[in-house]
Formats: sequence, C-alpha cells, structure tokens
Amino acid sequence: MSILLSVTGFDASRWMEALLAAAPKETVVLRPASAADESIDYAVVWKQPPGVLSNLPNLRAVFSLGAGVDHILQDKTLPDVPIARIVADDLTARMSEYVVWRVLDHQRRGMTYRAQQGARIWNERRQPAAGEIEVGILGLGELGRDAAGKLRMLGFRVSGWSRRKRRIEGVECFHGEDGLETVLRRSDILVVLLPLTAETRGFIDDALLSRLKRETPLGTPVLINAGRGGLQKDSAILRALNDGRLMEASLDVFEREPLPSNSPLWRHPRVFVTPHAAASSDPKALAPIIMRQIAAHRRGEALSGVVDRQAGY
Ligand code: NDP
Ligand code: OXD
Repeated sequence: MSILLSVTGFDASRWMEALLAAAPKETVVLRPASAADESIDYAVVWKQPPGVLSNLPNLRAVFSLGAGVDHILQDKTLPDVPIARIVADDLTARMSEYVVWRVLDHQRRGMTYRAQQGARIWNERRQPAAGEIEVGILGLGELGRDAAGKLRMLGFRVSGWSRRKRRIEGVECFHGEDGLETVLRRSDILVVLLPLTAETRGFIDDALLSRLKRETPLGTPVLINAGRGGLQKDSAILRALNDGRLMEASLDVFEREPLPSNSPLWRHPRVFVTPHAAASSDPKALAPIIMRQIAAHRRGEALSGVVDRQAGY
C-alpha cells in the first residue's frame, strides 16, 4: 500500500524527504497512478487538487499538513473518511512565539519607535505595563490556550472566547454571542486564532470592529489575526485603522494570499504584515508525528486530532 502526498502552492520535496526519513519502509507517491488507484490507503495533503481523493477505493484517512483543515474541506468531493489535523508542540510553540512577539511589540510601541528611528526622533512614549493590558483571544483551542498561558506568564490579563464553554486557569473564558460582546468590549489587544468554517467566514467585518472598546491604554484596540484570511474583510480592517477604531494591526493571513502587491495593507504605517508564517509546519518536526499516526492506525489504533466535519474544524 502507499501514501499519497498531495500539495499545491509549494514544492513537496522537503515533505517527501521527511516522510520517508520518518518511515523508510513506506511508499510515498506525489500523485495517484489513476483516479481510482487501489494502492493508496492514506493521504497527506495541503490544498490538494479538487477531486484527487474522491475515487480512491481504499483510502482510510486524510492528514492535514497543518493545524487548519479548511483547505481540505473546500473540496466538495471529499470521501467520507476521517480527517486528522496537526496537533504538535512544535507548531503550538511557534504560534505562541508569534502571538507573544506581536503583543509585546504593540504594547512596547514597536511601530512608533521604528517610525521615530527612521526620522531620528528621540521621544519617549508612555508604555503601559503588561498588567494594564487585557488581551482577548478569539479561539481557545490548542493554539489559543497555549498563547493565553504564555501571555499570562508575562503579566497580561487574558480573556478568551470559544464556541463551547471552556475553563482555563487564569483566563476568563466566554462563549456564545453574549460572551463575544464581553470579550470585544474588554480587549485592548484582540488576537484571532479561530478556524475558518461556515460560521466564522468574514467574521472580522465592519460590524465586529465597531463593537470594540473605544479607548485603551494604547489609544484604541489592536488587532492580531493569525487564524485565517477568510475570517477577515481586509477593507474593513483598513477602514477601522483609518477612522481610529483600530490603533494598529498585525496580520499574518489575508483574504487573498499572497497578499496582492496593490493592497494598501502593504504600505499602511500601522500594519505589520507577515506572509502566513506565524506557525509554519516544519516537515522534520511534523512528518514523524503523521507517520506514527499512520502506523498506529494500520495496527487498529484510533487516530488523534480527528476533525468534526460538521463543525468544520
Ligand atoms: P482548535 O480546533 O484546537 O481550536 C479552535 C478554537 O476555535 C476552539 O476554541 C473553538 O471552540 C473555537 N471556535 C471554532 N469555531 C467557533 C465559533 N463559531 N465561535 C467561537 N469559537 C469557535 O484549532 P487550533 O487552535 O489548533 O488552530 C486554530 C486555527 O489557527 C487553525 O484552524 C488555523 O486556521 C490557524 N492556524 C494558522 C497558522 C498560521 O501560520 N497562521 C498556523 C496554524 C494554525 P471550541 O473550544 O468550543 O471547540
Ligand atoms: C496551519 C497553517 O493551518 O500553517 O497549520 O496555516
């Protein structure tokens, strides 16, 4: 039997190497021999070409190369097999580094000081202490929870929002529509770590940005989105920055990726852009986890990180 490695948007060779290094006896192929290739029993994918998985008669499970699975579920011809996503310390730690980095940079006035340096301006700005700042995290999953804990260790007040009721030590947890209102009203810095689903698509829009608090120790609220670009309306974020509802934004994800070169977000002085790199999947760290899961599943053990297809994450 063989494993299909199917990706679009980047060169698969580092993944091929890492998967084979993790399980040298396995056969990994980059495309099925035919649309109904009987030899393929597992697929490891990132934005697989639509339809590539639909007729494989012996396919037993699909693995995402990342934590998100929206890129898999957008293929409406997906067969009814379990889909497992990445849950791994390596990826989680990378995301928390990004969140802590961006929160600290906004709190310590990084954008202002970089602009001042460019103009050789020596002017100390008030920098609120961590304890004066409340960070609201939308999405209290694997990534949101870890980031929350690390921000707490630095002294930030942290609240969070999830679909279902959650309990996390030291974090005020909210859920449901009322809970969202509370988090939006309290957050000085809003961090978005939601998955892209039918419910969350276009969530960060004009209406949501208008519900944020009006004054914060930094001026007005800061937005950090490292979830998915489809969660946000880029134009709504620009409007909120320009009319003062938002002070600054760190955006790792965009409605269209790569971010088009004519997007005003590239040049906005109060926007920090990264190219969907908040928590890159490292083949060396993650391939062994996927291959261990495949071996365990072949032995009859249950998969972990299986997504709820109904919920979409
Ligand atoms: P999880 O599935 O562990 O957590 C998702 C969280 O979002 C849960 O708390 C869930 O609520 C909440 N949620 C989902 N839908 C809703 C909703 N409609 N309303 C309120 N809350 C909701 O995911 P991870 O934490 O592992 O990852 C989150 C996302 O981060 C990924 O889906 C991916 O899109 C993105 N990501 C981005 C990366 C990057 O480099 N930019 C890298 C890795 C991931 P509940 O707890 O009730 O289930
Ligand atoms: C992921 C990502 O979902 O890198 O892991 O976006």
